[in-house]
Amino acid sequence: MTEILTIAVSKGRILQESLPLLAQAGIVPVEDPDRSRRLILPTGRAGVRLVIIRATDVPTYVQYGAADLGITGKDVILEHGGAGLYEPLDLGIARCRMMVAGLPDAAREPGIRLRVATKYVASTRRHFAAQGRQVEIIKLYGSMELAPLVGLAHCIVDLVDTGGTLKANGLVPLELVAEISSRVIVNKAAMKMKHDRVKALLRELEAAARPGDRDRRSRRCAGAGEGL
Ligand code: PRT
Ligand code: MG
Repeated sequence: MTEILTIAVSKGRILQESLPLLAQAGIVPVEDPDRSRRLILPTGRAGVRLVIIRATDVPTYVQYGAADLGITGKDVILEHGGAGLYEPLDLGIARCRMMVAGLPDAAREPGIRLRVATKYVASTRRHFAAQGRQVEIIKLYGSMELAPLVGLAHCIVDLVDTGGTLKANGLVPLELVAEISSRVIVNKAAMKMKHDRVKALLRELEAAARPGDRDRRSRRCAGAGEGL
């Protein structure tokens, strides 16, 4: 009997960008994950199934072996801390930067204890501790950009892609905290017990994620679009 490999994938933009890479390894869910209500999706590759869950839950499923592998953002891995996980592969998708941001004159006033609003508490603490700065961290779950505008915090730590969200709220990027992209994580026990299958899959995903392959894929997609 084929042993089952379970891959946990973050919902949302990471899922959308992962599906073409997974497809290159023959991993195509039997139902459209956007429409299906099933939480476990079998795939076209024998013995491989997907579970599609919230980004922040992916490292937890993999740490405890409920999934053998996972695909999630480096931001989420940094917050989780990485216990029980290997992080063997950078897929180079869903790229962005974790930044300190604020009003143009923020964070520069000397002598004040900075209040920083973020959902990335661990990364924020590490970033300022590395500069020898003690800050007060206010945990938020969304709409971080609002906090400096209403005086809740001096600045925020959030993900920035185009910068459009910051700009629309009159905020500017101030310091880089970390470059972010999506990574494949692997349960440490699964890496030992299912070594050959996990390694084979990692090799295929690595090939699919190589920039050359990505360019060829997007050219194919563009070509397919033109034909319609
Ligand atoms: O529920 P939650 O919002 O936590 O997650 P979600 O299920 O909505 O997932 P989704 O689709 O938002 O994806 C989250 C993951 O995508 C993150 O963990 C990152 O690894 C990755 N990612 C890459 C991003 C961005 N880029 C990004 N720009 N996640 C969020 N953003 C947000 C950012 O928080 C800000 O609100 O986009 C806004 C900034 O974008 P710009 O282009 O205006 O700068
Ligand atoms: Mg979101």
